[in-house]
Amino acid sequence: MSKNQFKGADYYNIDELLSDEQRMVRDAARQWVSKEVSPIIEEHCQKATFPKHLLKGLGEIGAFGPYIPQEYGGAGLDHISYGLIMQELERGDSGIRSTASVQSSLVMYPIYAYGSEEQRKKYLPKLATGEMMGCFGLTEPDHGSNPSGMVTNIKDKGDHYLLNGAKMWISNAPFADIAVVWAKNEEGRIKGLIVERGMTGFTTPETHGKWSLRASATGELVFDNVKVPKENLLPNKDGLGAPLGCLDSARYGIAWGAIGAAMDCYDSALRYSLERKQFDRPLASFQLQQKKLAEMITEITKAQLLVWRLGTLKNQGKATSAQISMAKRNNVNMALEIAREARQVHGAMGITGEYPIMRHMMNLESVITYEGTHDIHLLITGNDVTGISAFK
Ligand code: TGC
Ligand code: FAD
Repeated sequence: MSKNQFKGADYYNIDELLSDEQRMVRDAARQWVSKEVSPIIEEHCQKATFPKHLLKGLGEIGAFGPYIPQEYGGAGLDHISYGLIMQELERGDSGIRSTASVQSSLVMYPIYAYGSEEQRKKYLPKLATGEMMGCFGLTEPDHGSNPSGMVTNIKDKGDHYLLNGAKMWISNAPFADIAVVWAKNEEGRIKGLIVERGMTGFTTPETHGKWSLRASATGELVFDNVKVPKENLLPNKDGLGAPLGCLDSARYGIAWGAIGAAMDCYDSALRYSLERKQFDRPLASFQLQQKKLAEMITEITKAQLLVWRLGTLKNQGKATSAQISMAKRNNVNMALEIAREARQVHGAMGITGEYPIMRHMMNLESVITYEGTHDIHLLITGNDVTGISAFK
């Protein structure tokens, strides 16, 4: 089976809800993924290597900072366009979408939203082209779902801050040029800093042995008395709301991205079930297989409508954090369940790299954990509807 036969799913004519620009952006990203990602991604995943040569192309299709204004090198697009790019990238591989999510929403966004004008001008244009890459350090070995407990800290030393601590599970860390790092000051207030590769005492050991997101580079950030110049502090927002604000944007992109992985699994399962014969009939003729396919397209359609509405609210500045949590949780879970069902439709072939299913399924096991776990997002919804936090 050719890896480039992908056809997007659009059962409810959602294309009609998109503007010409949004469709154009989506189609350009789709073509780029078919040409550049699909032919090479399986091998990178098998070898657990990150396809670094794709960074330039990601910059060219506007995947780095799609909604950052053009004056800072971004593409100046709306949030539905951003979502559609994430959808197409994740159709290729969650790891490629991860790289773009982190660069856009966890590195460029905080520099744009919380940074000084000098910081915006210094970093954003290079980040937009992929000439400079970034990562985002929030999670620590002992503080994952509860980042407010972080122990990474800065001490004011007059002309610089002294940074100590460690971050874990950081996407892009092994090759990033800069890291947006969240640390507590002497008063226990969370601050954001831009830490640059090459600063003495800053290292980024790679995390090996992952069975998920194998084509994405993950690592630690270790800070041993790192002297960070004062001008590298993000001046315009602090407290836990600052990193969580970035997560809103990244989680929104993931809600779209997961649809890409689900569409790829559905597309492959539909094609395979029509081609593969058992008992002298195509698999697609059996009611049990039709049930799987019918439920897949139903869930994909519901997820598409959810993010389209969420994107519309986001464009109007009205999307709430809790609404974003609901979409991230629902859509990632939807994609993971579709990957599992699609794997069964492919029989034994489903466990091989001939088809994208197992790779998506394994990737989605990370996606359902990072950017807030499945359970944490449920508790965010629970908090929103009851007014009672289950965390405190
Ligand atoms: P809580 O008391 O609820 O809130 C503290 C302050 O933050 C504000 N806030 C938000 N602000 C913006 N956006 C949001 N989504 C926000 N949620 C809360 C809140 O208003 C408050 O502000 P203020 O001014 O009153 O202080 O905080 P809590 O300690 O009870 O924690 C709540 C909880 C558990 C929901 C939060 O900690 C959480 O979301 N935990 C999950 C952690 C997480 O998602 N980590 C992700 C790390 S990055 C990552 O995974 C990248 S993977 C990237 C990739 O490869 O694609
Ligand atoms: P824990 O917080 O220890 O949770 C373990 C389990 O307990 C989960 O099922 C969770 O839902 C449950 N749990 C926790 N608290 C509660 C509660 N109050 N009630 C009920 N259940 C609860 N982080 C970054 O900062 N930057 C990155 O770039 C980044 N990239 C990542 C890339 C990958 C491949 C992965 C796997 C993770 C990445 N992360 C990153 C970290 C990710 O955000 C965390 O793994 C995630 O937030 C969960 O934290 P944890 O793994 O420590 O799990």
